[in-house]
Amino acid sequence: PAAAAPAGTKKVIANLFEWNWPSVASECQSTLGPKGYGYVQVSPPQEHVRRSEWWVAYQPVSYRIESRKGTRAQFKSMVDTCHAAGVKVIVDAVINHMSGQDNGGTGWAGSSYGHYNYPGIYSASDFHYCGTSGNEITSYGDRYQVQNCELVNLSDLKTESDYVRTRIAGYMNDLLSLGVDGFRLDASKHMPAGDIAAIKSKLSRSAYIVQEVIYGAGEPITPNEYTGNGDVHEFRYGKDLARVFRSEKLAYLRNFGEGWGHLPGSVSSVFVDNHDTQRDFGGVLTYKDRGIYALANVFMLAWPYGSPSVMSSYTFSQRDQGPPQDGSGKTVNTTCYSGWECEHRWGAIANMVGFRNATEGAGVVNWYDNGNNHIAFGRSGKGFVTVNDEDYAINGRSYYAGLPAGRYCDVVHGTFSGGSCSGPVITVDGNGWFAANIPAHDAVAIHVGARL
Ligand code: AAO
Repeated sequence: PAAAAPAGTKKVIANLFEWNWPSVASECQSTLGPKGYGYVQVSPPQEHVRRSEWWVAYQPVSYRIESRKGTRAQFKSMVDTCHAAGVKVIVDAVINHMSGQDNGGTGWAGSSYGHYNYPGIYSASDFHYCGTSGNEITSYGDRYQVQNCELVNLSDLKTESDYVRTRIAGYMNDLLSLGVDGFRLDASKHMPAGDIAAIKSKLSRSAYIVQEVIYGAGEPITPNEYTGNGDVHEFRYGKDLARVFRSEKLAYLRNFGEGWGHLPGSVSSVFVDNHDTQRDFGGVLTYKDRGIYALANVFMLAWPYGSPSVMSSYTFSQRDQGPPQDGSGKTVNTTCYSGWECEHRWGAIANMVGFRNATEGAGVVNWYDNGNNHIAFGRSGKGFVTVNDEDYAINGRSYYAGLPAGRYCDVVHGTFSGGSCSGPVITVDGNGWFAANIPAHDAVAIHVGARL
Protein backbone atom coordinates (compact mmCIF):
# COMPACT_ATOMS: atom_id res chain seq x y z
CA PRO A 1 0.00 0.00 0.00
CA ALA A 2 1.20 3.50 -0.81
CA ALA A 3 1.89 6.19 1.75
CA ALA A 4 -1.33 8.10 2.14
CA ALA A 5 -0.88 11.63 3.41
CA PRO A 6 -4.20 12.98 4.68
CA ALA A 7 -6.18 13.55 1.50
CA GLY A 8 -8.88 16.04 0.68
CA THR A 9 -9.35 19.41 2.24
CA LYS A 10 -9.89 18.34 5.83
CA LYS A 11 -6.41 17.62 7.13
CA VAL A 12 -6.37 19.03 10.64
CA ILE A 13 -5.88 16.45 13.39
CA ALA A 14 -7.31 16.83 16.90
CA ASN A 15 -5.15 14.89 19.37
CA LEU A 16 -7.60 13.86 22.11
CA PHE A 17 -4.89 12.66 24.47
CA GLU A 18 -6.09 9.99 26.92
CA TRP A 19 -9.79 10.51 26.19
CA ASN A 20 -11.93 7.41 26.62
CA TRP A 21 -13.74 5.99 23.60
CA PRO A 22 -17.29 7.12 24.44
CA SER A 23 -16.01 10.68 24.95
CA VAL A 24 -14.08 10.62 21.66
CA ALA A 25 -17.23 9.42 19.89
CA SER A 26 -19.43 12.18 21.27
CA GLU A 27 -16.75 14.79 20.53
CA CYS A 28 -16.63 13.67 16.89
CA GLN A 29 -20.37 14.27 16.66
CA SER A 30 -20.66 17.47 18.65
CA THR A 31 -17.48 19.32 17.75
CA LEU A 32 -14.83 17.69 15.54
CA GLY A 33 -17.14 17.01 12.60
CA PRO A 34 -19.00 20.35 12.75
CA LYS A 35 -15.77 22.36 13.14
CA GLY A 36 -14.14 20.62 10.17
CA TYR A 37 -11.43 18.55 11.84
CA GLY A 38 -10.43 15.83 9.39
CA TYR A 39 -8.93 13.42 11.91
CA VAL A 40 -8.95 12.52 15.54
CA GLN A 41 -5.79 10.97 17.00
CA VAL A 42 -6.45 8.67 19.93
CA SER A 43 -4.13 7.28 22.61
CA PRO A 44 -2.87 3.68 22.36
CA PRO A 45 -5.84 1.27 22.52
CA GLN A 46 -4.07 -2.02 23.31
CA GLU A 47 -3.94 -3.77 26.69
CA HIS A 48 -1.37 -2.09 28.94
CA VAL A 49 0.19 -2.43 32.37
CA ARG A 50 -1.91 -1.62 35.42
CA ARG A 51 -0.84 1.66 37.03
CA SER A 52 -2.32 5.14 37.24
CA GLU A 53 0.18 7.29 35.34
CA TRP A 54 -0.69 8.52 31.83
CA TRP A 55 2.15 6.59 30.28
CA VAL A 56 0.75 3.10 31.00
CA ALA A 57 -0.61 3.18 27.45
CA TYR A 58 2.99 3.10 26.18
CA GLN A 59 3.65 -0.26 27.84
CA PRO A 60 1.77 -2.92 25.86
CA VAL A 61 1.01 -6.25 27.49
CA SER A 62 -1.00 -7.74 24.63
CA TYR A 63 -2.63 -6.55 21.42
CA ARG A 64 -6.15 -6.94 22.76
CA ILE A 65 -8.15 -3.74 22.18
CA GLU A 66 -9.01 -3.43 25.83
CA SER A 67 -7.68 -0.56 27.89
CA ARG A 68 -8.45 1.98 30.58
CA LYS A 69 -10.04 4.02 27.80
CA GLY A 70 -12.55 1.34 26.85
CA THR A 71 -13.43 -2.01 25.41
CA ARG A 72 -13.09 -3.30 21.86
CA ALA A 73 -16.82 -2.77 21.31
CA GLN A 74 -16.58 0.81 22.55
CA PHE A 75 -13.56 1.38 20.32
CA LYS A 76 -15.37 0.04 17.26
CA SER A 77 -18.43 2.12 18.02
CA MET A 78 -16.23 5.22 18.41
CA VAL A 79 -14.65 4.63 14.98
CA ASP A 80 -18.08 4.23 13.38
CA THR A 81 -19.48 7.33 15.09
CA CYS A 82 -16.48 9.43 14.06
CA HIS A 83 -16.74 8.22 10.48
CA ALA A 84 -20.43 9.11 10.41
CA ALA A 85 -19.41 12.60 11.55
CA GLY A 86 -16.85 12.86 8.72
CA VAL A 87 -13.83 12.40 10.99
CA LYS A 88 -11.14 9.80 10.34
CA VAL A 89 -9.31 8.00 13.13
CA ILE A 90 -5.56 7.81 13.72
CA VAL A 91 -4.31 5.36 16.35
CA ASP A 92 -1.14 5.87 18.36
CA ALA A 93 0.49 2.48 17.72
CA VAL A 94 3.14 1.26 20.17
CA ILE A 95 5.06 -1.35 18.18
CA ASN A 96 8.71 -0.79 19.06
CA HIS A 97 8.52 -2.43 22.46
CA MET A 98 6.42 -4.08 25.14
CA SER A 99 6.43 -3.25 28.85
CA GLY A 100 9.06 -1.81 31.15
CA GLN A 101 8.12 -3.72 34.30
CA ASP A 102 11.10 -5.82 35.45
CA ASN A 103 8.98 -8.32 37.36
CA GLY A 104 6.05 -8.54 34.98
CA GLY A 105 2.52 -8.70 36.30
CA THR A 106 -1.05 -8.76 35.04
CA GLY A 107 -2.23 -6.38 32.37
CA TRP A 108 -5.37 -4.28 32.26
CA ALA A 109 -7.42 -7.00 30.59
CA GLY A 110 -6.03 -9.83 32.72
CA SER A 111 -3.14 -11.12 30.59
CA SER A 112 -0.15 -12.16 32.66
CA TYR A 113 3.26 -11.21 31.38
CA GLY A 114 6.94 -10.99 32.17
CA HIS A 115 9.35 -8.31 31.00
CA TYR A 116 10.47 -10.56 28.13
CA ASN A 117 7.50 -12.90 27.98
CA TYR A 118 4.03 -12.21 26.62
CA PRO A 119 2.35 -15.61 26.48
CA GLY A 120 1.01 -16.48 23.06
CA ILE A 121 2.63 -13.41 21.51
CA TYR A 122 6.32 -12.94 22.27
CA SER A 123 8.96 -14.90 24.15
CA ALA A 124 12.54 -14.13 25.15
CA SER A 125 13.99 -14.70 21.68
CA ASP A 126 11.82 -11.94 20.19
CA PHE A 127 13.67 -9.19 22.07
CA HIS A 128 16.96 -7.32 21.71
CA TYR A 129 19.66 -7.59 24.36
CA CYS A 130 22.15 -4.97 23.31
CA GLY A 131 24.77 -5.51 25.97
CA THR A 132 24.82 -2.15 27.71
CA SER A 133 24.10 -2.00 31.42
CA GLY A 134 20.42 -2.91 31.84
CA ASN A 135 20.31 -3.06 28.03
CA GLU A 136 19.53 0.65 28.27
CA ILE A 137 20.18 3.30 25.60
CA THR A 138 23.00 5.39 27.00
CA SER A 139 23.82 7.51 23.95
CA TYR A 140 21.60 8.94 21.23
CA GLY A 141 24.85 9.48 19.34
CA ASP A 142 25.04 5.70 18.74
CA ARG A 143 22.67 4.44 16.06
CA TYR A 144 23.07 0.80 17.09
CA GLN A 145 22.12 1.55 20.69
CA VAL A 146 19.11 3.67 19.79
CA GLN A 147 17.70 0.86 17.66
CA ASN A 148 18.80 -2.19 19.64
CA CYS A 149 18.85 -1.14 23.28
CA GLU A 150 15.91 -0.30 25.54
CA LEU A 151 14.22 3.07 25.70
CA VAL A 152 13.51 3.68 29.41
CA ASN A 153 13.60 -0.08 30.19
CA LEU A 154 10.92 -0.99 27.62
CA SER A 155 11.63 -4.50 26.30
CA ASP A 156 12.77 -3.86 22.74
CA LEU A 157 11.25 -5.95 19.98
CA LYS A 158 13.40 -7.47 17.24
CA THR A 159 11.67 -5.64 14.43
CA GLU A 160 14.15 -7.22 11.99
CA SER A 161 12.49 -10.60 12.64
CA ASP A 162 9.77 -11.68 10.23
CA TYR A 163 7.82 -13.27 13.09
CA VAL A 164 7.80 -10.00 15.05
CA ARG A 165 6.89 -8.00 11.96
CA THR A 166 4.00 -10.34 11.28
CA ARG A 167 2.74 -10.01 14.85
CA ILE A 168 2.89 -6.22 14.71
CA ALA A 169 1.19 -6.13 11.31
CA GLY A 170 -1.46 -8.46 12.74
CA TYR A 171 -2.24 -5.90 15.43
CA MET A 172 -2.35 -3.05 12.91
CA ASN A 173 -4.50 -5.09 10.52
CA ASP A 174 -6.90 -5.82 13.36
CA LEU A 175 -7.24 -2.06 13.87
CA LEU A 176 -7.70 -1.56 10.12
CA SER A 177 -10.47 -4.17 10.20
CA LEU A 178 -12.20 -2.03 12.83
CA GLY A 179 -12.08 0.87 10.38
CA VAL A 180 -9.02 2.78 11.58
CA ASP A 181 -7.59 5.18 8.96
CA GLY A 182 -4.05 5.79 10.09
CA PHE A 183 -1.30 5.29 12.62
CA ARG A 184 1.11 7.39 14.62
CA LEU A 185 4.07 5.07 15.00
CA ASP A 186 5.43 5.64 18.49
CA ALA A 187 9.20 5.61 19.02
CA SER A 188 9.87 5.26 15.29
CA LYS A 189 13.46 6.45 15.78
CA HIS A 190 14.06 3.24 17.69
CA MET A 191 13.17 1.10 14.65
CA PRO A 192 15.20 1.23 11.41
CA ALA A 193 13.18 2.88 8.62
CA GLY A 194 13.52 -0.36 6.65
CA ASP A 195 11.84 -2.35 9.43
CA ILE A 196 8.91 0.06 9.38
CA ALA A 197 8.72 -0.29 5.59
CA ALA A 198 8.63 -4.10 5.96
CA ILE A 199 5.82 -3.91 8.52
CA LYS A 200 3.92 -1.48 6.33
CA SER A 201 4.19 -3.86 3.38
CA LYS A 202 2.25 -6.43 5.44
CA LEU A 203 -0.74 -4.12 5.97
CA SER A 204 -3.99 -5.21 4.41
CA ARG A 205 -4.75 -1.80 2.97
CA SER A 206 -3.32 1.70 2.62
CA ALA A 207 -3.28 3.82 5.75
CA TYR A 208 -2.00 7.23 6.76
CA ILE A 209 1.35 6.86 8.56
CA VAL A 210 3.06 9.44 10.75
CA GLN A 211 6.31 8.52 12.45
CA GLU A 212 7.62 9.87 15.73
CA VAL A 213 11.27 10.71 15.13
CA ILE A 214 12.36 13.54 17.40
CA TYR A 215 15.02 15.65 15.72
CA GLY A 216 18.12 15.76 17.91
CA ALA A 217 21.03 18.03 16.99
CA GLY A 218 24.00 15.94 15.92
CA GLU A 219 22.22 12.60 16.25
CA PRO A 220 23.03 10.01 13.55
CA ILE A 221 19.36 9.02 13.08
CA THR A 222 17.47 11.80 11.33
CA PRO A 223 13.78 12.42 10.56
CA ASN A 224 14.61 12.55 6.84
CA GLU A 225 15.46 8.83 6.83
CA TYR A 226 11.82 8.02 7.47
CA THR A 227 10.02 10.14 4.87
CA GLY A 228 9.82 7.23 2.43
CA ASN A 229 7.36 5.50 4.77
CA GLY A 230 4.99 8.42 5.28
CA ASP A 231 4.83 11.62 7.31
CA VAL A 232 7.20 12.43 10.15
CA HIS A 233 6.62 14.63 13.19
CA GLU A 234 8.67 17.83 12.90
CA PHE A 235 9.61 18.60 16.51
CA ARG A 236 11.66 21.65 15.54
CA TYR A 237 8.43 23.40 14.51
CA GLY A 238 6.93 23.77 17.99
CA LYS A 239 10.27 24.49 19.55
CA ASP A 240 11.12 27.24 17.02
CA LEU A 241 7.61 28.70 17.14
CA ALA A 242 7.79 28.99 20.93
CA ARG A 243 11.13 30.75 20.76
CA VAL A 244 9.77 33.21 18.20
CA PHE A 245 6.70 33.99 20.31
CA ARG A 246 8.56 34.14 23.61
CA SER A 247 11.77 35.95 22.80
CA GLU A 248 12.19 36.75 19.12
CA LYS A 249 10.05 38.51 16.48
CA LEU A 250 7.02 37.21 14.59
CA ALA A 251 8.50 38.96 11.54
CA TYR A 252 10.98 36.05 11.36
CA LEU A 253 8.12 33.67 10.49
CA ARG A 254 8.02 34.92 6.90
CA ASN A 255 9.74 31.74 5.65
CA PHE A 256 8.82 29.38 8.50
CA GLY A 257 9.13 25.70 7.60
CA GLU A 258 11.58 24.48 4.96
CA GLY A 259 13.26 27.88 5.10
CA TRP A 260 14.22 27.05 8.67
CA GLY A 261 15.66 23.66 7.79
CA HIS A 262 12.49 21.79 8.70
CA LEU A 263 11.31 18.72 6.77
CA PRO A 264 9.60 19.16 3.38
CA GLY A 265 6.08 20.42 4.14
CA SER A 266 4.51 17.59 2.15
CA VAL A 267 5.70 14.98 4.71
CA SER A 268 5.80 17.09 7.84
CA SER A 269 3.39 16.66 10.75
CA VAL A 270 3.40 19.74 12.98
CA PHE A 271 2.04 20.90 16.32
CA VAL A 272 2.58 23.66 18.83
CA ASP A 273 2.94 20.98 21.51
CA ASN A 274 2.26 17.27 21.99
CA HIS A 275 1.88 15.08 25.05
CA ASP A 276 5.64 14.72 25.48
CA THR A 277 6.73 18.26 24.71
CA GLN A 278 4.11 19.82 26.98
CA ARG A 279 5.75 17.91 29.85
CA ASP A 280 9.37 17.37 28.97
CA PHE A 281 10.58 19.99 26.51
CA GLY A 282 11.11 23.19 28.46
CA GLY A 283 9.97 26.22 26.54
CA VAL A 284 7.29 25.00 24.16
CA LEU A 285 3.96 26.79 24.36
CA THR A 286 1.16 24.87 26.06
CA TYR A 287 -2.37 25.45 27.31
CA LYS A 288 -0.74 27.02 30.39
CA ASP A 289 0.28 29.97 28.19
CA ARG A 290 -3.42 30.70 27.43
CA GLY A 291 -3.74 33.57 24.90
CA ILE A 292 -0.26 33.25 23.42
CA TYR A 293 -0.86 29.52 22.96
CA ALA A 294 -4.05 30.30 21.07
CA LEU A 295 -2.18 32.80 18.86
CA ALA A 296 0.51 30.24 18.06
CA ASN A 297 -2.21 27.80 17.00
CA VAL A 298 -3.88 30.51 14.91
CA PHE A 299 -0.57 31.00 13.12
CA MET A 300 -0.06 27.25 12.63
CA LEU A 301 -3.54 26.80 11.18
CA ALA A 302 -3.19 29.80 8.88
CA TRP A 303 0.31 28.99 7.65
CA PRO A 304 0.36 26.41 4.82
CA TYR A 305 3.23 24.21 5.98
CA GLY A 306 2.80 20.58 7.04
CA SER A 307 -0.21 18.73 8.42
CA PRO A 308 -1.26 20.46 11.64
CA SER A 309 -2.26 18.69 14.84
CA VAL A 310 -4.13 20.47 17.62
CA MET A 311 -3.30 19.15 21.10
CA SER A 312 -6.12 18.55 23.56
CA SER A 313 -4.90 17.99 27.11
CA TYR A 314 -6.13 17.18 30.56
CA THR A 315 -4.97 19.58 33.27
CA PHE A 316 -1.83 18.43 35.08
CA SER A 317 0.49 19.79 37.70
CA GLN A 318 2.96 16.91 37.84
CA ARG A 319 4.76 15.21 34.97
CA ASP A 320 3.50 11.68 35.54
CA GLN A 321 -0.03 12.57 36.69
CA GLY A 322 -2.60 10.47 34.86
CA PRO A 323 -5.92 11.64 33.46
CA PRO A 324 -8.99 11.74 35.74
CA GLN A 325 -9.82 8.11 36.63
CA ASP A 326 -12.55 6.38 38.57
CA GLY A 327 -12.04 3.95 41.45
CA SER A 328 -11.46 1.03 39.10
CA GLY A 329 -8.81 2.92 37.13
CA LYS A 330 -10.96 3.64 34.08
CA THR A 331 -10.50 7.03 32.48
CA VAL A 332 -13.61 9.07 33.23
CA ASN A 333 -15.71 10.77 30.58
CA THR A 334 -14.28 14.09 29.49
CA THR A 335 -15.78 17.24 30.96
CA CYS A 336 -14.36 20.16 29.02
CA TYR A 337 -12.89 23.02 31.07
CA SER A 338 -13.01 20.98 34.27
CA GLY A 339 -9.95 18.78 34.57
CA TRP A 340 -9.69 18.77 30.78
CA GLU A 341 -8.46 21.77 28.80
CA CYS A 342 -10.11 21.00 25.46
CA GLU A 343 -7.82 23.37 23.55
CA HIS A 344 -9.35 22.05 20.32
CA ARG A 345 -12.61 23.73 21.34
CA TRP A 346 -11.13 27.14 22.16
CA GLY A 347 -12.99 29.56 19.91
CA ALA A 348 -10.02 30.92 17.97
CA ILE A 349 -8.47 27.47 17.46
CA ALA A 350 -11.67 25.61 16.52
CA ASN A 351 -12.74 28.31 14.08
CA MET A 352 -9.32 28.43 12.43
CA VAL A 353 -9.83 24.81 11.37
CA GLY A 354 -12.45 26.18 8.96
CA PHE A 355 -9.90 28.76 7.77
CA ARG A 356 -7.40 25.96 7.10
CA ASN A 357 -9.97 23.98 5.14
CA ALA A 358 -11.15 26.98 3.10
CA THR A 359 -7.61 28.04 2.18
CA GLU A 360 -6.20 24.57 1.39
CA GLY A 361 -3.91 24.78 -1.62
CA ALA A 362 -3.78 28.61 -1.73
CA GLY A 363 -0.31 30.07 -1.40
CA VAL A 364 0.86 32.87 0.90
CA VAL A 365 0.49 36.34 -0.64
CA ASN A 366 0.81 39.93 0.51
CA TRP A 367 3.03 39.24 3.51
CA TYR A 368 3.35 42.25 5.79
CA ASP A 369 5.38 42.73 8.95
CA ASN A 370 6.36 45.75 10.96
CA GLY A 371 9.85 44.37 11.46
CA ASN A 372 8.79 43.21 14.89
CA ASN A 373 5.73 41.39 16.27
CA HIS A 374 2.93 42.42 13.96
CA ILE A 375 2.45 40.26 10.88
CA ALA A 376 -0.23 39.76 8.24
CA PHE A 377 -0.59 37.58 5.18
CA GLY A 378 -3.13 36.41 2.67
CA ARG A 379 -3.90 32.97 1.31
CA SER A 380 -4.30 33.77 -2.35
CA GLY A 381 -7.94 34.75 -2.85
CA LYS A 382 -9.17 32.52 -0.01
CA GLY A 383 -8.34 34.14 3.30
CA PHE A 384 -6.35 36.67 5.26
CA VAL A 385 -4.96 36.78 8.79
CA THR A 386 -3.15 39.35 10.88
CA VAL A 387 -1.48 38.57 14.20
CA ASN A 388 -0.48 41.38 16.53
CA ASP A 389 1.79 40.10 19.28
CA GLU A 390 2.98 43.59 20.23
CA ASP A 391 2.25 44.80 23.76
CA TYR A 392 0.09 47.54 22.25
CA ALA A 393 -2.97 47.73 20.00
CA ILE A 394 -2.54 48.47 16.30
CA ASN A 395 -5.40 50.80 15.42
CA GLY A 396 -6.58 52.61 12.30
CA ARG A 397 -4.66 50.50 9.83
CA SER A 398 -5.91 49.01 6.59
CA TYR A 399 -4.89 45.65 5.15
CA TYR A 400 -4.87 44.44 1.59
CA ALA A 401 -6.70 41.11 1.75
CA GLY A 402 -7.12 40.61 -1.99
CA LEU A 403 -10.48 38.97 -1.33
CA PRO A 404 -13.78 39.59 -3.12
CA ALA A 405 -15.69 42.56 -1.72
CA GLY A 406 -18.09 41.58 1.01
CA ARG A 407 -18.73 41.11 4.70
CA TYR A 408 -16.66 38.44 6.46
CA CYS A 409 -16.82 36.94 9.93
CA ASP A 410 -13.69 37.52 12.03
CA VAL A 411 -13.33 33.85 12.95
CA VAL A 412 -10.79 34.53 15.70
CA HIS A 413 -13.54 36.25 17.69
CA GLY A 414 -16.74 34.93 16.20
CA THR A 415 -18.30 31.72 14.96
CA PHE A 416 -19.85 31.68 11.51
CA SER A 417 -22.94 29.57 11.39
CA GLY A 418 -26.21 29.60 9.52
CA GLY A 419 -25.03 32.60 7.51
CA SER A 420 -24.35 34.84 10.49
CA CYS A 421 -21.38 35.71 12.68
CA SER A 422 -21.40 35.71 16.47
CA GLY A 423 -18.50 38.20 16.56
CA PRO A 424 -17.13 41.22 14.70
CA VAL A 425 -17.79 41.52 10.96
CA ILE A 426 -15.00 42.76 8.66
CA THR A 427 -15.89 44.59 5.45
CA VAL A 428 -13.62 44.11 2.45
CA ASP A 429 -14.07 46.93 -0.11
CA GLY A 430 -14.16 46.73 -3.89
CA ASN A 431 -10.38 47.03 -4.06
CA GLY A 432 -9.77 44.18 -1.64
CA TRP A 433 -8.91 46.28 1.42
CA PHE A 434 -10.30 46.29 4.95
CA ALA A 435 -9.74 48.36 8.08
CA ALA A 436 -9.42 46.84 11.54
CA ASN A 437 -8.16 47.58 15.01
CA ILE A 438 -6.15 44.74 16.52
CA PRO A 439 -5.69 44.70 20.29
CA ALA A 440 -2.34 43.72 21.79
CA HIS A 441 -1.65 39.95 21.63
CA ASP A 442 -4.61 39.32 19.39
CA ALA A 443 -5.46 38.43 15.80
CA VAL A 444 -8.12 38.79 13.10
CA ALA A 445 -8.81 36.19 10.43
CA ILE A 446 -11.28 36.10 7.55
CA HIS A 447 -11.87 33.55 4.81
CA VAL A 448 -14.21 32.83 1.95
CA GLY A 449 -15.93 30.03 3.85
CA ALA A 450 -17.22 32.50 6.45
CA ARG A 451 -18.60 35.29 4.28
CA LEU A 452 -21.97 36.73 5.26
C1 AAO B 1 7.97 5.20 32.26
C2 AAO B 1 8.88 5.81 33.33
C3 AAO B 1 10.30 5.28 33.17
C4 AAO B 1 10.29 3.76 33.23
C5 AAO B 1 9.35 3.24 32.14
C6 AAO B 1 9.25 1.72 32.15
O1 AAO B 1 8.88 7.23 33.18
O2 AAO B 1 11.09 5.79 34.23
O3 AAO B 1 11.59 3.25 32.98
O4 AAO B 1 8.05 3.78 32.35
O5 AAO B 1 8.68 1.30 33.34
C7 AAO B 1 6.23 7.46 27.80
C8 AAO B 1 6.77 8.32 28.93
C9 AAO B 1 7.82 7.62 29.76
C10 AAO B 1 7.33 6.25 30.20
C11 AAO B 1 7.02 5.47 28.92
C12 AAO B 1 6.55 4.04 29.19
O6 AAO B 1 7.31 9.51 28.38
O7 AAO B 1 8.08 8.40 30.93
O8 AAO B 1 8.36 5.61 30.94
O9 AAO B 1 5.95 6.14 28.22
O10 AAO B 1 5.39 4.04 29.96
C13 AAO B 1 12.79 9.53 23.38
C14 AAO B 1 12.23 8.67 22.24
C15 AAO B 1 10.78 9.02 21.92
C16 AAO B 1 9.93 9.01 23.18
C17 AAO B 1 10.56 9.97 24.18
C18 AAO B 1 9.79 10.01 25.50
O11 AAO B 1 13.05 8.83 21.10
O12 AAO B 1 10.30 8.05 21.02
O13 AAO B 1 11.90 9.55 24.48
N1 AAO B 1 8.52 9.34 22.88
C19 AAO B 1 7.49 8.28 22.76
C20 AAO B 1 6.16 8.69 23.39
C21 AAO B 1 6.32 8.76 24.89
C22 AAO B 1 6.56 7.36 25.42
C23 AAO B 1 7.43 6.55 24.55
C24 AAO B 1 7.88 6.98 23.32
C25 AAO B 1 7.65 5.14 24.93
O14 AAO B 1 5.68 9.86 22.80
O15 AAO B 1 5.22 9.35 25.51
O16 AAO B 1 7.16 7.43 26.73
O17 AAO B 1 6.58 4.43 24.34
C26 AAO B 1 16.16 13.57 22.94
C27 AAO B 1 16.13 12.54 21.83
C28 AAO B 1 14.75 11.91 21.70
C29 AAO B 1 14.34 11.35 23.04
C30 AAO B 1 14.38 12.48 24.10
C31 AAO B 1 13.98 11.99 25.48
O18 AAO B 1 15.28 14.66 22.58
O19 AAO B 1 16.46 13.19 20.61
O20 AAO B 1 14.77 10.87 20.76
O21 AAO B 1 12.99 10.87 22.94
O22 AAO B 1 15.72 13.00 24.17
O23 AAO B 1 14.91 11.07 25.92
C32 AAO B 1 15.57 18.84 22.81
C33 AAO B 1 16.55 18.09 21.93
C34 AAO B 1 16.07 16.67 21.65
C35 AAO B 1 15.77 15.98 22.92
C36 AAO B 1 14.68 16.78 23.65
C37 AAO B 1 14.24 16.14 24.97
O24 AAO B 1 14.44 19.23 22.07
O25 AAO B 1 16.67 18.78 20.69
O26 AAO B 1 17.09 15.97 20.98
O27 AAO B 1 15.17 18.08 23.94
O28 AAO B 1 15.31 16.11 25.86
